[in-house]
Amino acid sequence: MNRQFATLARCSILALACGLGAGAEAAIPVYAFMVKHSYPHDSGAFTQGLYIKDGVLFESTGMKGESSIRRVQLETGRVLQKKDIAAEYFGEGIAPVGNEIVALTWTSKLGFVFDAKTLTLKRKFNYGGEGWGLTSNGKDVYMSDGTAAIRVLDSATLSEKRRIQVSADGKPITMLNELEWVEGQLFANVWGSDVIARIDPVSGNVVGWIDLTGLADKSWPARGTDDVLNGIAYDAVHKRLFVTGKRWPKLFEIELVERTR
Ligand SMILES: [Ca+2]
Repeated sequence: MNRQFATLARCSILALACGLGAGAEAAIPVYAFMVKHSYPHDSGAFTQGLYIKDGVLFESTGMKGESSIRRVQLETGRVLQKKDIAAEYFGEGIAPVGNEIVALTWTSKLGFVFDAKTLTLKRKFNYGGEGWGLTSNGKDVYMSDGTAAIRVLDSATLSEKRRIQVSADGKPITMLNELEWVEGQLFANVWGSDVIARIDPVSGNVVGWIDLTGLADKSWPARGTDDVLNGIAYDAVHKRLFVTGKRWPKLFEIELVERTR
């Protein structure tokens, strides 16, 4: 995707989030953020997947030759354990399923299942189309593929059960990327924007927009156009929400604040 298209995508999503888009009269709530804590994050990590389990952060990275699965210490950003993905694959999202980690690749139509403790590869699986984001709720696995559809996969077989068509005010929302299950909703980064969509997993309706404009600090070293917001992790035990981006030097715990119009 080129920079011009990414800019257009960003503007159109923010217009929707700001209630400026045609048909936005339904007034989907917009949430701003407050930073509660910031933590170091590996600025070499092209973040593709992020989740937290038992207080430990798990992260996947992309780019051919740089893809990996990592166990990360939240407070320091230190990589405690790392499993490299073969250089021919471009790593994408990850999700926990029991004692395993399910991982996607972008265009290889191939997924991996790792042991969550040892990070050893246990098996592979196939799917059609592209692999983007992944999350799980302990029952099902949810997968994005760059379109407005989120696939629902069976946790045991990782075969597709159905699809959720995501829309806001009747308009399909494409480019859904990194996912997170948060208190019964699906949170999805919209690729190339500073926006996270809050999605009702039953209807597919966007029921909230989170506008993270300004979270990436302009004082950071110059970043590439691909170094966008991507990475949502929710600690359900302590109700903490974390976000980061590709090659961002920081990972943030944020609190959402509904914006009044
Ligand atoms: Ca996630």
